[in-house]
Amino acid sequence: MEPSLGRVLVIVPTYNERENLPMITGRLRAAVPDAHILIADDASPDGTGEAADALAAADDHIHVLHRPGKQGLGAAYIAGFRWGLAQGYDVLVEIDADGSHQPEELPRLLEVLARGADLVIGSRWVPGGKVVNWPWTRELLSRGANTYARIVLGIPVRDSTAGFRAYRAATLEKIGLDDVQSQGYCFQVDLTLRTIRSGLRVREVPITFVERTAGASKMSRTIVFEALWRIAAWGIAGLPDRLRRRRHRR
Ligand SMILES: Nc1nc2c(ncn2[C@@H]2O[C@H](COP(=O)(O)OP(=O)(O)O)[C@@H](O)[C@H]2O)c(=O)[nH]1
Ligand SMILES: [Mg+2]
Repeated sequence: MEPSLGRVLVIVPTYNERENLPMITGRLRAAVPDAHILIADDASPDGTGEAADALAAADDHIHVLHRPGKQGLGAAYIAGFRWGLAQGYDVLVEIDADGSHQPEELPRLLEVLARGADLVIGSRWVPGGKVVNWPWTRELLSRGANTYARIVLGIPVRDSTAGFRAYRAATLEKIGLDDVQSQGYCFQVDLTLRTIRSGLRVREVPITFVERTAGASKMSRTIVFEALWRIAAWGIAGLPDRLRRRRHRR
């Protein structure tokens, strides 16, 4: 039997996801019935926050964190993690609201976490991983960003920008969240790097990523540029350490 993971909190960041919200919460409740859900909404103008309140009122496993305005994915997750750690959850899961990450695949991520990983990433770019309905331009961007991060940072992870993942609470406590500044999807790279540099175990599990059919993507040029320069800065900051380790190996 798998060792028990304890209490699981699934954090769903939302910005204008009203159409997707009942779908994602319904599928999560069916796929992981014991887990609790925290919707972290940035005052979406489309009424996602009110829809979330209605879902929470009808189900004691659903909670809502209302934030004052759009502050980026990274800030929403940090706030969600803090909420979950304060409430004593043992595992904190990240998942998009748009259905790109399939809740039905979450038990597989949790199994690998239970077997002894500190962070499990649902990966598009390991053997067995797939993306459905992406234009070749978006695939090129994701593959390019991941190759760039892997080489510049010297990390073995194939999909460090992935946003479907499960952390042990102890992992988040160890890596520290106070000085995280990344906002867009380089937030995911940031936390991956912190986990590896803290000496913790990262595992990738293949997933099938399905592009959204409702609502709009928040991906922007600003998010891509933020990733480019922050990853370059982390790479340079980590260089003395990498060179020192290489010299030791010789
Ligand atoms: N709370 C919050 N959620 C966000 C923000 N930006 C994106 N999201 C959510 O993050 C998830 C991924 O964003 P999405 O637009 O699908 O990005 P893509 O999959 O890279 O195209 C979705 O659930 C979004 O609603 C933000 O600034 N604040
Ligand atoms: Mg998406």
